Amino acid sequence: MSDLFASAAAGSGTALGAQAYVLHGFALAQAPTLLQDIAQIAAQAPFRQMRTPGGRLIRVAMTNCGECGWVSDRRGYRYATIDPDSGRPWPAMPAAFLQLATAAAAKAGFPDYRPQACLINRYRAGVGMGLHQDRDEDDAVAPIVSVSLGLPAVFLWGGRTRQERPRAFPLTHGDVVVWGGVDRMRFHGVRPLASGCDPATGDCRLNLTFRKVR
Ligand code: MD6
Ligand code: FE
Repeated sequence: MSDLFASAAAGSGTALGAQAYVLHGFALAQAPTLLQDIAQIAAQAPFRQMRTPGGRLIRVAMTNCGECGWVSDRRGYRYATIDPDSGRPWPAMPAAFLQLATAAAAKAGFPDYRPQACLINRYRAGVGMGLHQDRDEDDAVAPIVSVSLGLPAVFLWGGRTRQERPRAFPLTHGDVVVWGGVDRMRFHGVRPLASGCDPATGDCRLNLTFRKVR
């Protein structure tokens, strides 16, 4: 691992690629605040299961905060400023979210990160996310910042084609993954979660993914 993360005080990191890192425990101190903020967001914009353009139910439950949110329905995947369930704008991005995302991006070599959207995913036992690229954003260079809370998961980190076999990395409560630049379009996914009980989240894993959309 690079010396960037050599200092114990700064936390440790694992390089996934030239511009992709796991920042171990980077969000640990802020986690209680993030969880309180998630509960407030979910009170205004409840977690829901969306449908793929093909009509299948997405198993991960989702909501959003920020200027716009990721939505999926018969018309396709896109970013929308209005929550289709409520007809109101998505809840604002809490200060703690923005501060954490910009700090993680800066630590991984992406200064001046200004995410407009934060997708909040809830995974329960048996639920994962297949290998995919995040490609609904206009900006194909700015990083994705992904924060893991609650039950552990196995992150699958693949190549620039679906064919390349992914490597597996464990993610635990407070870990942050940042990928951008040359690694922005890498395939990635999450193995189906093992069941468990986390002191902070109970029976689920919560994941925040921050995106610069336009
Ligand atoms: C993760 N999440 O949960 C990684 N991508 O660790 C994603 O890759 C992701 O949660 C697109 C939409 C939602 C996600
Ligand atoms: Fe993704």
